[in-house]
Amino acid sequence: MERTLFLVKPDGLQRGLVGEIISRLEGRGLKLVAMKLMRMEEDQARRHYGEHVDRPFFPGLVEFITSGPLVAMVWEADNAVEIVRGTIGGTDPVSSAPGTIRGDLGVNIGRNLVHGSDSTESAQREISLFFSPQEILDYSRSVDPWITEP
Ligand code: D4T
Repeated sequence: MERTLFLVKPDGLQRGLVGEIISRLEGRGLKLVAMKLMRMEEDQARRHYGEHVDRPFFPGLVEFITSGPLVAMVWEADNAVEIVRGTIGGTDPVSSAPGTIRGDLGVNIGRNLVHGSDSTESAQREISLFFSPQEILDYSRSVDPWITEP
């Protein structure tokens, strides 16, 4: 089963949108297998966003993501990475499709509310930056056959 890292960034938490955002993923039927309220350290932020180190927005991005508490989660489903990216919407809320988290709740690329891993390889790397294997729970739900054809 595929897993993906998902963050409600500090802007989502400050704006009181954590519950609404989680509801959207729960409603689709994905399974929540890990979650914590935490504050990212600068070193962790620099590693998480390492691919952007040379971009002009990098210092502001690190400052923003470490500026307050965020909620980190791991969600599980077949094709979890693609499903979560689709539910999030495009990077810039200005052009994110209505119906997506960013398209419904955001207006600015530097305050785009959430993060979802962009590939299964990124997901593995990112999950290990946020969670130990013991923090990721393995359980079944009686509703599963009503969400995914067995
Ligand atoms: P994240 O990684 O936060 O889920 O965003 P995306 O995967 O959708 O987009 P990304 O990696 O290209 O960008 C990472 C992060 O940087 C911010 N950003 C990005 C920014 O502030 N200005 C910019 O011009 C870009 C391209 C937003 C998301």
